[in-house]
This record gives sequence, C-alpha cells and structure tokens, in this order.
Amino acid sequence: MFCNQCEQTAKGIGCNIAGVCGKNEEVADLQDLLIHALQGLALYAREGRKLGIVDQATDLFTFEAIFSTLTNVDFDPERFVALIQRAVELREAMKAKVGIAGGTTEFTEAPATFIPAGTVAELAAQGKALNLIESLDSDVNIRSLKQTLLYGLKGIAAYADHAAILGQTDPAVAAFCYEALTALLAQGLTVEQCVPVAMKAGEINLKAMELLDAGNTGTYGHPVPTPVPLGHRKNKCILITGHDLHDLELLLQQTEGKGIDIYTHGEMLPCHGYPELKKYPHFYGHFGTAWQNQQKEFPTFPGPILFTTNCIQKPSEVYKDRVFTNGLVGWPGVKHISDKDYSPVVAMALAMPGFTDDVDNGQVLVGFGRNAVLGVADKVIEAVKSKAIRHFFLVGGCDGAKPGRDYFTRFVEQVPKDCVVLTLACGKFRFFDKQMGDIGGIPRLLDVGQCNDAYSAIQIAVALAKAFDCGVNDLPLSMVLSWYEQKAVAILLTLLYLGVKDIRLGPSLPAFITPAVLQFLVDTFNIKPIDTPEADLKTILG
Ligand code: FSO
Ligand code: SF4
Repeated sequence: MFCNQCEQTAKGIGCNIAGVCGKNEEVADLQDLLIHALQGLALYAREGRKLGIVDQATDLFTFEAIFSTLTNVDFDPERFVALIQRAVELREAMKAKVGIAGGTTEFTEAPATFIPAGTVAELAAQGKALNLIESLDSDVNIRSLKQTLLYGLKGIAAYADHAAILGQTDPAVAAFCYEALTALLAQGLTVEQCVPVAMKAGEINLKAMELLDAGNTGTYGHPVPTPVPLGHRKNKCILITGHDLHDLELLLQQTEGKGIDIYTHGEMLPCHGYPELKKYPHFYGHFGTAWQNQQKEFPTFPGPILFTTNCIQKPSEVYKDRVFTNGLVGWPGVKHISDKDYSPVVAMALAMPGFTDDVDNGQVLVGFGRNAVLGVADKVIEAVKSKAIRHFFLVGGCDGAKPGRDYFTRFVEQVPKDCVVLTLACGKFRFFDKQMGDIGGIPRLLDVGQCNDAYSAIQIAVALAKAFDCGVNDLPLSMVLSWYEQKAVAILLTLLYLGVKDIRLGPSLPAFITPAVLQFLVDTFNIKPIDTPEADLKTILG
C-alpha cells in the first residue's frame, strides 16, 4: 500500500505498512482498485455525456464510491468488494448504451477492460499491482498535481453525495468527476495542462457546495443563532456524529415521544441551529469535541452512538458494541444500518441507563451561517467603518491528533479584542467554548457551521467585499486554515479558484505537494505554512 492523502500520513511521507488512521493494507489496495474500476466506468460515462446519455444512478454511485475512499469513512473490505463489482457492472451497462448510440467503445486504457478477481485476497492483489499513486506519472511534480486532483475529487464527491441525498444535483458535477478520473489516466501531461484541471476542480467544488447549501437550507431552513448545552440531563440518550443532516432528521423522527434525548458529537454540532431540526424538544445538546478524541470520549457516553459519515476511528472494545454505522461508513464487526431504520439504536438506548443526573457544563452559540451573519451586515459594516472591528479571521478546517494543532487555540486566544473570529468545521473544537464576548452586540466568535458549510463562509466574504466595493483579498479578512482530509483539499482548490490569496495553512503541508508545486502555489497564491501565532498575528495586523 501507499497512501498519503491525509495530514496524519506516516512520518509526513506516506503510510506503506498500515494506515495511521487504522486502514489496513488490504483495504488500501481495495480502495485503489475501486478508483481503477471507476476510471473504467468514467471512460464510458464521459463518452456517454458527449452523446447526451446521463444516468443519474451511475452518477450517484460514482459519488458514493469515491466518497467511500475518503479518509476515515469505510474500513470494511467486504463493502469495497461490492463497490468494485458494481462499478464494473455499471461500466458494462454504460458501454452498451454508448455502443447503441454510436459512440466510441474501444478504449485501450486498462480500466476499460478490467475484470475483477473472485476473492477478496485476489482483488487486493489486483489493487496492489496497480501501484496507483506511482503510476499517475513518472515525473514527481506531475504526480503531485494529479494527486491534488484525485484528493480534491474525493472532497467533491463527498459534497455532491450529501447534496444528492437532499435532492440537489447538477449533471456538471458528475461530468467533471468523469473528466477528472480519466485525466488521471493520461500520461505525459504538462504542468500547464494539469493546473487548469485542478482549478476546474475548485470551480466544480464550489458548485457542489452550493448544491449542498441549497439542500441544507432548503430542507431545514437557514441556521439561526442558537445556544447549545454542553452538559446533559437525566434521560435516555443517543449520540449522533458525522455530517449528515438527513440522517439526524430521521433519527429525531424515529425517537420522537420515546423518552430519548439526542446529542450531537463533532461536526453535527451546528445542526442545532437549523429551524427544522431544533424544533424537536428531544434534540438536546452536544457531547464531546472533535473526531480524534472519540476513543477517549465515547466510553463515558451512556447510550448508543450512530455514525453518519466520516470520521470513524477504530472503536475500542469498551464501546464497540454500542456503535452503529450508517450510509457509507463502515468498520468490520460493527453493526451497520443500511435501510435508515434506526430501531436497533432506539432499542439499545432504551435498554441502557442513559444519563442519570443533570449536569450544567455551560453552552456554546451556533448558527452563524451566511443568512444570520448577513442579516446583521449593516451593523458589521458600520463596526468596520467606525474601526470598532479592526479585522476578521477565518480560523477553521479540520482537527486532528498532531501536537502542532494547539497553534489554532493559541492563535484565537491571542486575537486582539477588536477583531472577530469566524470558524467552521471540527477545527473549532480547539477553541469553541471560549467566552470571547462581543463587539457592539456582534459575538467575537461566530460559528459558521460544518466544513460542509464552507460555501456559507465564502458567501459572507463575497458579500462583505461587495459592500466595501473591493475584492475579497482587499478585505480586512485573513484565512488561517487547518487541514486533515480530502474535503479540505477540495475547499482549498475552491479558494484558489476564487483567487483568494495569503491563506495560511497548517499544521503541516500536504505530503503529496512537492517543493516545486509548493513554490508554484506560493508564487501564484501566496499560500504560506503557519508560523507561530505571535509571528502570524504580527504580520497580518502589521
Ligand atoms: Fe472534521 Fe473529519 Fe468535517 Fe473532515 S470531522 S475532519 S474536514 O472529516 O469533515 O471537519
Ligand atoms: Fe495514512 Fe491518511 Fe491514508 Fe490513512 S488516509 S492510510 S492515515 S495517509
């Protein structure tokens, strides 16, 4: 195996024996084989597009299959076997349609004719033989750019899948997925050919995030500022984690009137701000912090835990029998719900003690999506003009286990009192419960939402730039971003596509970025690695 798609990759180079995330060699090889199989499907689907053949089921499968290979989503080999076989079935079905329509069906690329082996071990051997990453290109810089595209694609697929679940699709997103998967097969590309495809990935990701925003706000309303208890109350309980709002809604409906409180974990925290979710009286509070602390935090939760999407870590024996996976998430030996019927989760919650006392641990405020922030735009603009607000910082992105991530806590702690911090994604847990006060009624810490709500943050920046009649880069706004997995790569590509400059990135730079590619990013976008909070604040604020 060789995998370096996430920030915690072994030795900052690559996982080649087993994943730091818990992914074993077999699963890594199967994931590579799935990408290969999808490239075969993509060759025909791209051809089909030219002939007006669009198959929504194939598009959705492609999103799901790519999303399954994203960090911390699915660790179950059996599920990858099924996905590989399905990719080949869909490839053959698309090939037949393209043939009937008079299109090209003779492709010489290996994925076009790939035949999956019969057993899991044989399939893993097929995946291993691919040397997927090395085979992208013999030139390390082209390989680096292609990896950037592949990982950005994984993020796009995740957002597109979330949006599709809420009925929001755009055929252009799947069309790009096919373009990108086949572009990865092309040999001998130049930097000049690779960079526009990566920028296009940023553009398409913006589209995918816009669809997801429309799905979330269209279905559940625009988030409104909402206090969320961090303690608990005496009652039976279920913990829900991941990112999926639809799964949460179904769980709320299926637990209504049953004497069970629902608590969010990790990236589900911002869900408390959505009117159509917060209306349920048993949607109570938030438990724990970011994904990397689940092994430490889950043992003390006295109820079952439902995973909707990433990030799952190897469950310890202490709480493994209380974990349920759902949707694309999988861990071998963990109960999986494939039909959205959460009655086994409900039954377990009722059989368990639940919380037996009331504990007040304070509260945090969520719900500052674009609608809420721009609803007070006049106040914000006035505060900037009167110099009551000197600067905005967007401090967000993924959390993770690396020690260097305390940079983000220290950064926010040192942000001067006349500045406002916007945050999103699980990186916020480094400082989410800090009492930062307000500036003339505007809270100094504004939670925009999940990583999935990066679109909202972008819209806030664009609206402010319009109000001040300047570009986003001219605003008193600095982005200090933390990355961990591939949705963050997609968001970064979107910010670069939008021409955002001077982004600070940490805690370390992606292992798949070569020095030459980094130099290109520095020269073109002035991206910089984080330094110390003191030095960065000094540079930014002059
Ligand atoms: Fe965090 Fe995990 Fe949301 Fe990522 S939960 S790390 S960017 O998957 O998705 O922010
Ligand atoms: Fe390693 Fe990250 Fe890949 Fe897991 S996803 S194998 S930790 S690089």
